[in-house]
Amino acid sequence: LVCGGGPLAETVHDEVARACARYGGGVRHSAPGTTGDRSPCAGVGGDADVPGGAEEGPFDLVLALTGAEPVPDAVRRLRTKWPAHGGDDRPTGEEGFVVARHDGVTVVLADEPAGLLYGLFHLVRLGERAFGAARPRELHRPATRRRMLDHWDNVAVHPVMGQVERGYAGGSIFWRDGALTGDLARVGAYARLLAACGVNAVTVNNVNVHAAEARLLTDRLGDVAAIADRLRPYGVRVHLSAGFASPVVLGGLPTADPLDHDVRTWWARAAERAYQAIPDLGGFVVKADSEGQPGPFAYGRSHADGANTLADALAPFGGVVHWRAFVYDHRQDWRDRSTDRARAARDHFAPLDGLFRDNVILQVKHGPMDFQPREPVSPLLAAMPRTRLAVEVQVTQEYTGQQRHVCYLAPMWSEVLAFRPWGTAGPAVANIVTGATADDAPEPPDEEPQDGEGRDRWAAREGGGLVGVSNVGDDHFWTGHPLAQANLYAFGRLAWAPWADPVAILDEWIDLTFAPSKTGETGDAGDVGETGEAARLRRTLHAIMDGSWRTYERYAAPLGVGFMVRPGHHYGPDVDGYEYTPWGTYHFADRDGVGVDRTRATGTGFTGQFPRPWSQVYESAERCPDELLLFFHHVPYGHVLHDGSTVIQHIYDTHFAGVEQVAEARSLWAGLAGAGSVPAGLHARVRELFDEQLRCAEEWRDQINAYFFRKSGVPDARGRRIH
Ligand code: BDP
Repeated sequence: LVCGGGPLAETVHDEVARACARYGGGVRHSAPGTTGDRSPCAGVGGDADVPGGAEEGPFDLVLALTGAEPVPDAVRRLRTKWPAHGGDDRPTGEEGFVVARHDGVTVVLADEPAGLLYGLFHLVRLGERAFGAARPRELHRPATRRRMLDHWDNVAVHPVMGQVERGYAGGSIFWRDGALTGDLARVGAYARLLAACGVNAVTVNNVNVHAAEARLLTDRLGDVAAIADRLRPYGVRVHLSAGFASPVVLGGLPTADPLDHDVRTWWARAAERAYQAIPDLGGFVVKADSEGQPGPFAYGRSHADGANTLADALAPFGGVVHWRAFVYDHRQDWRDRSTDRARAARDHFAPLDGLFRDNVILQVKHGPMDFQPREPVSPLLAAMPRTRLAVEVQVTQEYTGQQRHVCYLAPMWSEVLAFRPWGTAGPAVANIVTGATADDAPEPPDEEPQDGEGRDRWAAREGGGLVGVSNVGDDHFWTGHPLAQANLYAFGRLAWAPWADPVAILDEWIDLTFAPSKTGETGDAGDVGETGEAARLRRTLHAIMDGSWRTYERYAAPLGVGFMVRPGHHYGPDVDGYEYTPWGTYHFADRDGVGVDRTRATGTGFTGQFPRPWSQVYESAERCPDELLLFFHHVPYGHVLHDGSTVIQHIYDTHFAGVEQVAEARSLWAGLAGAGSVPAGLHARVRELFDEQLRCAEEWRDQINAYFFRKSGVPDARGRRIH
């Protein structure tokens, strides 16, 4: 191990030592600039180079830093002997690594310690396969620089939202009853978990900044620094949600006008103090002019003015502002059918393209509404070619079963990332947020429409990455539902490699979580054979999880219309719960039909926010994909879908099918009772949750079906009982 100095290097060292100790091996540590003599290591040889040359040593694995100056002899020898890194001297970058297996030795090389750490976790993922047959050299680099989870954690318990807003995994792992948690060791374990998933940034407080959270920016910076100290050894940087009105609330100024001189000075000082306490602070996250949060509109300023003031304050320290595009009127008149919440983000932000500083990242929810189980991709992502954009997804399952339902979300996120706003001719969302050209993108499907209006305005530039709202809490299983851990893992993996296959990611997660392949034998080809039980576990988990998002979609609100959830907490069905409220979330069902007319011809004109070809595809009720039909169109119940079914019959069929699929998944899980690699406590937790999921899915089915039967009067063609 040649890992250099600094906290990350020490982490690599400790991780390797820990792994070696577990398998009865030892570590020889050669660390230029540090002492090599560290107690957890067996056979440490001081800071001498690997004696005798690593290639001759009895080593199974060599991890070496290539960026160290002077280049250690061992690395030089590795480079000439093995084509692992030699032959292609592309830098691995800050976080990338090269892995290869040659002459019976597995080699990981990285330019920086963070890369070695990620390389080590990659080996853990590979398991025994990392030590089987020769492996060609592979270069792994993250597609995005920032892979961030936002914690909507309140410092003080909020009277309505509790400790964690939309949290379904117990309390906050950072805060408890207004104070820093007493369990910082858990924060350290979290950092390790995040690094293993590929996440490298965390926002530690809610985007809705209440009084106690606001003070994190000033007199409570010490708390933030204590968290940062625990996250830093795993390469995870802290970001802070900052309230736009902080100059007033905390600074006592009469205004928060972003162009006011004193306000700008206040932010500059605040940033300076923050960086004194946390020199590697990532920056600020801001929710402004949204759902009651203050913002620049109060001063007649634009969101570019607001974001740039904070960006200027952070720039001297290399910090960034994540400015959220989730800006809409939450007090609209439901009688006014011309207002459309879906339009809001693009209407507000597209005119500001090109006006944001380079260290502003505009953070855009993946859909135009609000994390519904099915939405089109936000057209804002195609409207700001001169702005750094990040896509925000919701790992916490606010609208997808609140971690009481199994809902593996990676297939949804993959669809978003693979969506090509300009049709086949253009880049995908993954390209927009990573800033990379489409060279590693898979071929688009043939049937996708060609066109590309305005796509020549898009040029690869640094993207803003992927941001997820965290699903982690202080729950024993971290995520409430143990299977929801797969969403945390998949988020990190997709942020690192947006084109990764969700099924393959799930496979990795199954291996890492239940280690079924560890029970098998290593075959000649380096493939790990599986015992019957391991194969059954893998099969069963795929059967339960691969399609679980679509199952959820079947029994929830139909055909992309969204909401129909209970107001406030958003769990379970309430068809008309939001219908006559000011939130802008309507389905417009009447006796003749259902859906929101967002066409240009007769509706709100939202379809026109997309470039061609999608503006035309969505405008047409015939061409619009079925799963989004009611998002874009108000249609009669007898409207015929692409599969020949009518809208009303589709509603009945999918709601019966969704419940059956939950029942099937539940019994598959029951069949895993007593399986060696599924701990009894975990099995019991999931079993109980399946009971609840089934109950809730039946409730959805019965309410949705009864509602539409009563509205339409159309009986089920299959004669099933509708309540
Ligand atoms: C909504 C949540 C709300 C969040 C808001 C946001 O219901 O709790 O504050 O998103 O993203 O989905 O700001």
